[in-house]
Amino acid sequence: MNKLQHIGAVASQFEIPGEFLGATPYGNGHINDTWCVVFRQTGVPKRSILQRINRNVFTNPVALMQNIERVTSHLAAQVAGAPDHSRRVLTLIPSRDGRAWHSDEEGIFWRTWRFIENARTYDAVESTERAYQAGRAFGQFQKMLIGMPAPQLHDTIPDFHHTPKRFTALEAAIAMDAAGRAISAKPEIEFALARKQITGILIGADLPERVTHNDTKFNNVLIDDDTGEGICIIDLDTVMPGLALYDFGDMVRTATSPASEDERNLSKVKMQFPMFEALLRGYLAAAGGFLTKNEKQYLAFAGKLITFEQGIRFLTDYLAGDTYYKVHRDGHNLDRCRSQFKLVEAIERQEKRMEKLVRSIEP
Ligand code: ADP
Ligand code: GN1
Ligand code: MG
Repeated sequence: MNKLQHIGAVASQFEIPGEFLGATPYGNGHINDTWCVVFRQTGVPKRSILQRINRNVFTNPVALMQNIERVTSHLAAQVAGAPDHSRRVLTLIPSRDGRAWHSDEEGIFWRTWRFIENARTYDAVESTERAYQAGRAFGQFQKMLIGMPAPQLHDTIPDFHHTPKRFTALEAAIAMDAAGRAISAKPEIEFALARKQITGILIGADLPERVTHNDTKFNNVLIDDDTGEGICIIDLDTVMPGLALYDFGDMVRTATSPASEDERNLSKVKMQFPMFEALLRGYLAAAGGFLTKNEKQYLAFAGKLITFEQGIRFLTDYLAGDTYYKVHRDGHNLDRCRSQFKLVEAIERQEKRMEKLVRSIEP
């Protein structure tokens, strides 16, 4: 069986009617693998999304899928009655044995989603309108999950955004120098070590735990092709208890710079203030009503912290020999780290102004 036939065989384990026509790799995530699979249904080609879950990263895929089932059912109930409601929330396609996933003979977990047509994701932000839409969509997502009934979601990756623990992991990777690369990352290591004191600020700020997305990259919002609305939040693997500010911080990281995450020309990496303003206004339009005063005062800081955290995560993986994130070239994780740290510097320069803007929007 070749690769394509294998994907077809896996897709056929799900309740997708019709005949398998083909599959293409889709998206550019760093952890899972995604395909767009096409089946002929009543004479018409119909797309679905098929994903293979990375078992090294997600060690308890059943808990992960239970979280996703609960979250998507809750969101579906929230958007019921809204125009175009079926495009506003992800819908799992069940497997032929009635589960939300299919596990194959090798213990690999697969799942499929109904394809949301007439919308797409973007890797980089190109307009303030899109930044606004992303901010609003993630804010709305958090808001809809406030009333989610108990029990708490599973903590599928404990301490995912615990920045001090991420920092300790970096220190360990420096000490170990498993791939002999520390010498080639001296400036980045110094940059990181010089900022240790910021790592504990959010953890120590007594902020409320909420249900959060935890991977609010700009390319995890589907933008409607016709209306430009941020119509659906995707990539729900890390939805679990967290701080609202982790989500806002990751939006700042991914939706204020025109450059991609692995940009090597660092002069292109910038924190564009108008993008920050649009993102903030969009986010507060949806989340302003439930955020506490304490949360609001850390919004700008969260952008810096989560960008720093992501930089140290890439640096840690570079030093460990690229064991976590997919890499597509030599030094890829170091390139990613450098662009994150460049953005941290850009935020540092504008942090006061960003904070002032946040205060000016407060009611
Ligand atoms: P990753 O974790 O690898 O980023 P995502 O869940 O974000 O995986 O999916 C990868 C890409 O697939 C997305 O950027 C988006 O373009 C597309 N995608 C995912 N789910 C859907 C869906 N239900 N409908 C249409 N496109 C989707
Ligand atoms: C990973 O695979 P992807 O792109 O959805 C990572 C996120 C990082 C992101 C950086 C489970 O997400 O935490 O922010 O890469 N996901 C996990 O681009 O570690
Ligand atoms: Mg994604």
